[in-house]
Amino acid sequence: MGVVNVTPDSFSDGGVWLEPTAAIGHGFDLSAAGADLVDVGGESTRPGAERPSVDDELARVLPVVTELSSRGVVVSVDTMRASVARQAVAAGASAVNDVSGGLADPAMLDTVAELEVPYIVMHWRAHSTTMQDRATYDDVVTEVRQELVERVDAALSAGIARDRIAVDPGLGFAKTGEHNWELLGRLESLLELGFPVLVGASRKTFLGRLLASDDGQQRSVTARDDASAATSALAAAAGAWCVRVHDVARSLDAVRVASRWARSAR
Ligand code: PMM
Repeated sequence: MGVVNVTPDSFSDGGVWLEPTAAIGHGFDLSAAGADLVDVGGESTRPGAERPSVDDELARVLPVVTELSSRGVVVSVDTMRASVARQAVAAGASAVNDVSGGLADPAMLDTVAELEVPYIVMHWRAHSTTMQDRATYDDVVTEVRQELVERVDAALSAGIARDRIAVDPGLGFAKTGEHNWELLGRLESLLELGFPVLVGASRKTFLGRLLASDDGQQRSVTARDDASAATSALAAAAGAWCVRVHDVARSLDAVRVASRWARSAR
């Protein structure tokens, strides 16, 4: 999954793809680089981010979804709002990626059930302004898994088909770097739930910290792509269905190696 953030303030690429033409061009580039899915989002979820209005989110996302999907790119819409999901699907989006797993908008689950599209349920506890206050766990893996099960059950009860659901640990969302590493290291605990698992590690702060220089300077956001690709390979080797990344070409090579390696290991 390649990422197109049509936002002024995403931590990894804020403002770069805000103009529709730039965002559309980037979406085609990600598709040409081998992304099976291009994820288009109009709301930044970086820690502390303020929410855009519904109208702003729609104005950012719809032209990009329309143009990419009309020209054969398979698009997911990254939104927590049912109204945005509905209009994006009408504009051609094939799936809804909801970082709140249905918690942010009480209408989301019923809407997705009605739209009959795949739904990515991410682990989430609170909006970006307060989420890092909620990064407290006794056992992050057990609690994330349990909270995801609750969201999946709610999605199933709303009528979303079981085979349209994927789950995601939500790295960095109400989680510290240590929490992210624990979730990655014990990914099998989420795989056991029986749903495809998506991992979104690309360019996130915990990678910047891991790669910090001796004087403690975090690695800059755009210099985290090799580490992101390594994470993609390891996530794929561990059984992930999808990796959500900014640099598709690097991650595709990495995932290909993981996949070929796994074939011989069998
Ligand atoms: N991360 C971000 C945004 N959307 N969606 C899913 N399913 N999983 C994620 O981990 C995720 C997401 C934030 O990262 P960005 O600002 O680089 O897009």
